Amino acid sequence: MNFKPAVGETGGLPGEEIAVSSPGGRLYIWNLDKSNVRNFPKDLKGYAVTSPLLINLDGDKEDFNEVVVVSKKD
Ligand SMILES: [Ca+2]
Ligand SMILES: [Ca+2]
Repeated sequence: MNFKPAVGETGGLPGEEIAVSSPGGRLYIWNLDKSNVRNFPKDLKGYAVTSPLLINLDGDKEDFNEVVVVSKKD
């Protein structure tokens, strides 16, 4: 499976963040300076089956995106 990075504003530091899911079951989000976003990477409790999607699910006025990724456990 080919995992693609997602780029978007998730809050935190100024500038966009980069989100990547790994088949090993981790979700990474990096700031533009390559540091980890606070509380990441996260263990997905399974293996990722999709690339991350950045979308403003809660419609906050800052337009910060939430991160959606699907993982699966055998
Ligand atoms: Ca940011
Ligand atoms: Ca939001």
